[in-house]
Parts: sequence; structure tokens; C-alpha cells
Amino acid sequence: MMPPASLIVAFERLLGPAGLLTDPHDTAPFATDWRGLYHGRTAIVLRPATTAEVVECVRLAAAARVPLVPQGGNTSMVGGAVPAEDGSEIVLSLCRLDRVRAIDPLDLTVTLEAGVTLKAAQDRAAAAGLWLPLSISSEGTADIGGVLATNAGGNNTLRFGNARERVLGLEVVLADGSLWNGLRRLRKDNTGYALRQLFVGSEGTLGIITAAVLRLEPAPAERAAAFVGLPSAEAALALLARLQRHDAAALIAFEYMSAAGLELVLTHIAATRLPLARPAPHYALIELAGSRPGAGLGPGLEAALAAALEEGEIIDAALASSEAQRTAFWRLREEHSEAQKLAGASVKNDISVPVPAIPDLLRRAAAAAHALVPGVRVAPFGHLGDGNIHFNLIQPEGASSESFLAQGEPLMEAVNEVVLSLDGSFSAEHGIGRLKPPMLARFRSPTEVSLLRRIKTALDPEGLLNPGKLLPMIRP
Ligand code: 2HG
Ligand code: ZN
Repeated sequence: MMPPASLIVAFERLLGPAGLLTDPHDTAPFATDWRGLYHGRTAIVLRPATTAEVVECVRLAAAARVPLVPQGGNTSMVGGAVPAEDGSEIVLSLCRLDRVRAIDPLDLTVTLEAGVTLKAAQDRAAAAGLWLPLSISSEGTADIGGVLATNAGGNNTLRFGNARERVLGLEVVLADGSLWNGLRRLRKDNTGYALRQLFVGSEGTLGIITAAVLRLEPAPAERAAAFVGLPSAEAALALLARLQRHDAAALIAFEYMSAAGLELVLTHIAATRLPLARPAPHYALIELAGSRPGAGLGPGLEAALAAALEEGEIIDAALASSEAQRTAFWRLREEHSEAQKLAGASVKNDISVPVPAIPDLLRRAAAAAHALVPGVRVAPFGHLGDGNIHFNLIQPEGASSESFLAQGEPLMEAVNEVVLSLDGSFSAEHGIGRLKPPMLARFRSPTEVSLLRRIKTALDPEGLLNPGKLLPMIRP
């Protein structure tokens, strides 16, 4: 059922022409995910510019019992921000709430609105001599609201934790349109349940995050990065352990790439090249950073890698000798998603296992995928230091995308069986969204699913916030 015309008129009156989109041409990009897997419909896209306007939008929608789909940069990997196909839901975009409200170098905090992109937030921190150590491949588009709503992880989780570890305070519009101002910036604040943490990772199903206070760090004075070729996944673990012993406080990234994954980048992304003398079966990108000037991170890393070479843990290594080279190394890692998109249809498995189980995961999940779809291109990569692998499967060369995607469910199930047997998670850092609610019951006990459901019902009794995401839809 479409939202009533009177509601649309009320929104128009509230937000004015700059605050909404109604032309199907303009609303279409907000109703499709970037992977092109989901194609929803929305009669209107709300674009409030202030928290007060978000409050009014939610009040109007709640009174008319029309569901809202909060949306940030729309970079979800799991269809988390796409409205339903039947046009019954309305997209509420947070992108115009894009102010940095305050930054405090003494307190090491920044207070910013939901629509500030992660990249803009990083840049703002850097301009103040500070550091927001939260980094994901989509940071130029993803915004703070979405990053927090999905508890994004990314490249520096190993050292600094997931998005939730950055959050000191939140401002949230609740399902009935009331406003919770929890924008506190205290390191210690034991006053009952940690409400802010309920909203982090709730994927827009419990409330709409409009602003946040995040913890910052002093800017790094030094960085050192290396790109290494590895003989095996076991060697990757040995190297990780070595680097942690070497300097755990400075090790901010340990990213894994398979030979197949890197090959796709080198094939599909312009101006990329292997920085090593010869190819290897596995690769890692390592980064160290710290705020102490003159810490000698580069020479230290070089010595640790020389010892690793001696022990056969690595085959070859390249140390970044300039900022341009460090950026080039990171491009090889960060362009994996884009390269895989250009290579055809893919089935994404954002999974995690205990770190020691990574070699088993890679071997067994690859065997399971090959058994189901001979010729499938297995191109895992990701945040090895966190036990989080993007176990992505790309359609066999020359196969039709449709027939490959028709195998998506059995492929994900086969990978999930391996993950389950290794005590892992089917949803590591991308969230559950619309893709994964059916997997919940396989991985979580009825008691745990019931706890999730009871929290949802307590905060959104009418089921008006992002229906069908995170939890399976219950039709009234
Ligand atoms: C990354 O680590 C992102 O680059 C994207 O989480 C992963 O494309 C993917 O599956
Ligand atoms: Zn990732």
C-alpha cells in the first residue's frame, strides 16, 4: 500500500522543495543498493536538514503508521538501507545533517551529525591534529550515522576496535518521534544500561541516529607499511603473531588478500601493479602507526620482516618508502570490492572465525564452494587480524550472472556450515540487513533471537523502523 497523499503533502509543507525528492527519476537511486541486488520503491525521499526536522518527519510517519527506512551513504553490502518493493515504505536520508558540531583536542572528542561522511570526519580530525582511527573501503560515501548504525569494523579494528568502541554519546530519534539526547562525552558513566550501545549495530531498526560524540586519538607522527607475499595461510598467522610480539601497540592493520583476489584487482583496476618481484599464493598488507615521533617504526618493521623471511613466514616483502607508495599498497586492498563487481556477479560472505581457524576456514569453504559450483572464482580477502574474511565467490568466467546468483543461497549455506563448525559468525562487520535474517535461527538460540525480538518490540512496537531488516519480518 502506498503512503497516503495527505502524508506526502504534510512532508512537503514541513521540508520544502530542498528537503524532499518525489520524481521517480530522483528517488530511484535511494531505492536500489550499490550492488544492484535489491530494487525497492519509495514514493518520496525525505531529506531533513536538522534533528528537529527528523523528529517531525518521524512523528508524521508514525501518526500515519507508515514505515521509514533510514539511509546514510547507501553503501550497505546486505541491502540494509533499501525500501520494500511494494512502495509502502519511505526512505529518510540523513545526508543533509552534515555539520561537525564541535571538536575538542583536550578531550579528544568530536561531535558530529549523522550525514558527515566518514572521510570528512577523518579529515576534520586531522585538521585539528587528531585522528579518527576508523577506516573502511567505502569511507568517502558511507556516513557516520550508517557507520554507527551498522557498527562498521574495517581496517583498524585490530588496534582500535569496531565503530562502537569510538562512541561516547548519541542523539537518537525514536520510533514515535521523541528525541533522546544522549550526547554525553564521558569516559566513565555507569548509569544503568548502556543505551547508546543498543542503537549501535541496530541497523536503523530501533531508532534513527542523528548525531554522535566519538573518541579521537592524537595524530600519528609516524607510519610504516609493508606489502608481503606469503607461502600459506598458516604463515600469515605466524607473521601476525610475530608482529604483535614486535609492537602490538603500533600494529594498526593486518589485511589479507588471496592470489585470486589480488589478480582481479590487477586485471580490472587501472594503474595497479604487484609491488613484489614475483606472485605468491597469499598476501598481506601490514601497517604500523604511532604518535611518538622518532619511534623508528619503519626500521623496526623491516627487521621483523627480515626475521620472518629467515623463518620462511614470508616469500617477499616491499616496504613503502613514500606516502604515494603506502597509498598504492592500500589501493590494492581497497579496490577489491570494485574489482569483484567488475568481474561479474558475486556472492558475498562477510564472516568471522577465531583467528587460529582462518587456514581451516579458507581451505574448507573453498572446497565446499567448488563442490557446488565448479569453476567458481574463490577470492577471499579481508581483516585477517580480526578473524574477519570476506569470503567472496565470483561467477565462473563466461557463466550467466542469473544462473550463478540462483546458486547464491546454497553457496552461502555451504560456507556458513563451515563457519558454524569453527564457532564463527555469519555476519562479521556488514550486518544482517535484508540478506541475512533467515540465517539468524541457524546461528543463534531461540533464547537469543527472542531477546533481540523483545528489544525491537519494546523500542518500536509498531514495527515502523526499517522493517524486515536484521530480524525476519513479522506480517501483522
Ligand atoms: C572491505 O573490507 C569491505 O573492503 C567490502 O568490507 C567487502 O566487498 C566486500 O565484500
Ligand atoms: Zn571489510
